[in-house]
Amino acid sequence: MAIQRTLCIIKPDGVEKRKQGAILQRLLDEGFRVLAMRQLTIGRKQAEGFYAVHRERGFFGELIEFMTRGPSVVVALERENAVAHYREVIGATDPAKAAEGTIRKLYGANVGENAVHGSDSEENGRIEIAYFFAGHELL
Ligand code: FUP
Repeated sequence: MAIQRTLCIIKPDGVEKRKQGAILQRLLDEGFRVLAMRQLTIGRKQAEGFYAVHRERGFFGELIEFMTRGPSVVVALERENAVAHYREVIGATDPAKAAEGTIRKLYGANVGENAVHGSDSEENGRIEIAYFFAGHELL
């Protein structure tokens, strides 16, 4: 297995619930290394660009409203097999369908407000990290 990078976003609902610390601790306990981390309120254009693949979906407007409503924490992570392992730790997109003990099961409310984002492939992990961090900011 190779070392990979993946992007975590602790979304506005996770920050509102004050679960940043719990989520980060879980990721550290799972063996992820934090390469870079920042809190920011994602702007409308920035959110639309990040989720461009979902532009035509019915939930797009709601998704953008949600992602821009308050601070998020973006975290560039590294670990062996990071993409698949991270997705296992966060659970299914819909918290109701996520396995017990996963981050989305523990802290997500519904498919829209699901506490964290995760990259879905190694390539997207790299693209998404570059969306929020300059190369020199990565450990
Ligand atoms: P994931 O890769 O698990 O983050 O899920 P997707 O890329 O399929 O979806 C990205 C985000 O779109 C979700 F986190 C929340 C939102 N979404 C909805 O609001 N409704 C849906 O039916 C699917 C996704």
